[in-house]
Amino acid sequence: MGVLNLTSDSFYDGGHHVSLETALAHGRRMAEEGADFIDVGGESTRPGAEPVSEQEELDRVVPVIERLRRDVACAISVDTMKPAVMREACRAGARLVNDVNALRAPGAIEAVSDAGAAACLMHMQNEPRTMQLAPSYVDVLAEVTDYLLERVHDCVDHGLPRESLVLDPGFGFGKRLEHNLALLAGLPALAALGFPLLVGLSRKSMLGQLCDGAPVDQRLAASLAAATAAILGGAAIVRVHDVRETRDAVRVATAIRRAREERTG
Ligand code: 8Y4
Repeated sequence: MGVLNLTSDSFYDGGHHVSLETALAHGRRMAEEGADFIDVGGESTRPGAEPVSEQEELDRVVPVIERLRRDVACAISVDTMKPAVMREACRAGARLVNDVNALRAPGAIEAVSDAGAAACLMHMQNEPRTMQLAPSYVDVLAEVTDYLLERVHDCVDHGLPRESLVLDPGFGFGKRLEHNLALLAGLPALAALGFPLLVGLSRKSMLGQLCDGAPVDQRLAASLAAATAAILGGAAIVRVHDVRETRDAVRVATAIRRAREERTG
């Protein structure tokens, strides 16, 4: 899954409008590089990022999804917490709703089920604004598992087919390095729940922490190591910035995983 983040400066013109052509070119490039999904997002979840109005988010993501749907063969996901954005994005062609809030907003589950879309339910402790202030767990793997299963039950109770759900432990969302590592090491237990797992580790700060404070533009090798570990741990989808490089890492890791499955049955 390639990230198409419409909040970054590279996709703005002087007037703070998303530059449609620049964003589309990046999306097309990720499709050519082998992405199976393009994840289109119009609101930053970074701690301290200013919130975006519903109309602003719609104006950012809908035109990009409409055009991408015509231009690329891969599936489009929409990264949003807002039910109205989910609805319009799916009308425009998105087939997966990637919600870091796990469809907790009133009307979110209905928006996804009415659209016949799939959803990624991600774990987050607290909310984006406060999540990194004091992350705290007794047993992070157990708590993330309980939360995700509770969200699954709420979604299924409200009409979303179980087969439409993807789970994500939410690396970096209210987690310290030790929590992120425990979750990555525990990925096989999450995979055993029987849902496809989506994992986002690309360029995240935990990788900087493990590599002498490497800045975000110096985390490619670490991101590839993390993607490899995630696939070997049972992840089905990795959300990444560097599609071409990750594609090869995923191919290698997938071959190793298959050989392991053949050996152990
Ligand atoms: C550099 C670049 C440093 C990006 C940090 C970041 C996830 C996600 C994000 C994830 C799912 C991010 C929208 C955070 N992360 N969705 N979204 N899973 N499902 N930070 O892990 O990429 S945004």
